[in-house]
Amino acid sequence: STTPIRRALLSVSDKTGLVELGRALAERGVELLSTGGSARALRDAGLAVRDVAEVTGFPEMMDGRVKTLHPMVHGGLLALRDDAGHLDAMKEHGIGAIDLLVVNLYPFEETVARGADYDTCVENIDIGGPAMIRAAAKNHRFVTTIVDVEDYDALLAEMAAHDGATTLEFRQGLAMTAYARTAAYDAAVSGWMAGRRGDAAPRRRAAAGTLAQQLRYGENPHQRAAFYTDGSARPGVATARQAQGKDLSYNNINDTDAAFELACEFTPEDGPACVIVKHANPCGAARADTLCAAYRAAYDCDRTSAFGGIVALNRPLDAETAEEITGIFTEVVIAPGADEQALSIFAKKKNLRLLLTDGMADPRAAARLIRQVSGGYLWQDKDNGHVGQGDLKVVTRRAPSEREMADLLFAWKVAKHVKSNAIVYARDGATVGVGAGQMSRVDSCRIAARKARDMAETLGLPAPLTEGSVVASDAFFPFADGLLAAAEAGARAVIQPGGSMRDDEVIKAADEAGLAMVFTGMRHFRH
Ligand code: 93A
Repeated sequence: STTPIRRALLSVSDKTGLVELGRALAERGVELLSTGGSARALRDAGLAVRDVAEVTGFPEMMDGRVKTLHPMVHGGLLALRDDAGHLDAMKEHGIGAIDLLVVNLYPFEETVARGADYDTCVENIDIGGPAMIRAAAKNHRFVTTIVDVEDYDALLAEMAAHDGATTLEFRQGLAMTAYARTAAYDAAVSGWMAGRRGDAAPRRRAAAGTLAQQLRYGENPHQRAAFYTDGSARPGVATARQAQGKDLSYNNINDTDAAFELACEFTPEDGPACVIVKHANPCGAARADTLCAAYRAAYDCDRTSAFGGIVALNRPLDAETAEEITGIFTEVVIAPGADEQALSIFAKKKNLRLLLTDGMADPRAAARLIRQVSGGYLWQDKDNGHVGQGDLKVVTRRAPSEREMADLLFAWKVAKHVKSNAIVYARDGATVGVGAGQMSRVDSCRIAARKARDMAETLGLPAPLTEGSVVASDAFFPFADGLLAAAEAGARAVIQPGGSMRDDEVIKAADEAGLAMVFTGMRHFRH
């Protein structure tokens, strides 16, 4: 059933579009009620507006903490218009019905994001706003609730279509949005406190997000899907702007995230770096003197898999690299920026998506990860672990050479971003074989070596690039077999966490094969 809107309460922190909305409502003869700043903005625009303080008979007090928390407001929102008792109560207390509530909350999330001090964050926890939103949404049989500026146009269109009224279906949809907003808001407050206190596992934990993009489908075409953002300002797939190409798919977003997060491991000191990801695993990563050389080296790790892959760069896309990338079919390129020439080269490839992040993310910054399982979710800190050369323990008779050491640290960074069991062979700052996602470590060693042999054939090389390479293993070798398989493939140095019951056996095998091996003391499982 449609319900006419005669009286509206507008109380917004973000005043975007407020005056236009107020004017459109006033033109329809809607009476406007409003709080301090919102009322001022409306009045300044020449609109007739009644202060909530006048309606409640109480001034806004305690620095605005108490302005709308009053029966004159909540009665007007909650009263059932078809209940004799409710109507009597309204009459007895002089409560006027409020048919439309327009609220957007104190910017708590933004206040936290800009690094405000504790008290400022607390002061930005909106109480009256969520109370009104929840009341109005509960009474959606009669009341229309707007919590997003983006919904103003839809409201006006709805009213235009129904002679100044809204339909129940419309109000119900807005109520659903309203409760998601208050849930997300409280989740942000609780999450902020958990972060401040360092509480790893509070008794209750809330997570919520805001729709960023409706996706055509999920991992497969028969699955519905959407992309939600959590308000983090971290450069990455969620905050990037898309310079060209069609919308990202579910798998694109997941893979682009994997690619960019690995690219972020390569800091300016590492020089230009490129990562190519396929199915959330790197199929090539390299750093070199130029971005283009890094791309070529990453591509040469596994040209077959790179087809239709996702490319991430750690510095702005230049013309030379853009030209090279357009040589093969690529789904997405993500980079901190792009120069004019590169943009015009990409513009010719209409389907190629380009995401610009305006910066790289700090791989050591703390963050939290959630993974869903049936009946709940797993929560953990993001793996922001890092090892430098000083953290490594040489366990073999031979220590790695300087060149091997550089490659070991490179391979270790990549292995952190490969699904376990992860084995990464690297040489001269580039991966030359990646073994991912196997249930046994020795299989990952062998698969990576076989792929390197295949590439040698493709490239017409006399020997696979694993010959004289180094190898990284994301977790310890439980037995010597994996290490021996790597030695057989031509690896000369090994980086791994250590800590196996059979470390002695593995070290002995390394010594016998003349390998240098270092322990990181840190594991990088990724499942
Ligand atoms: O401090 S509050 O929690 N107490 C209230 O009673 C209250 N009523 C509305 N914050 C309250 N609001 C919020 O004020 C609204 O959610 C909105 O974000 C803001 C609008 O204030 P103004 O119109 O003065 O700019």
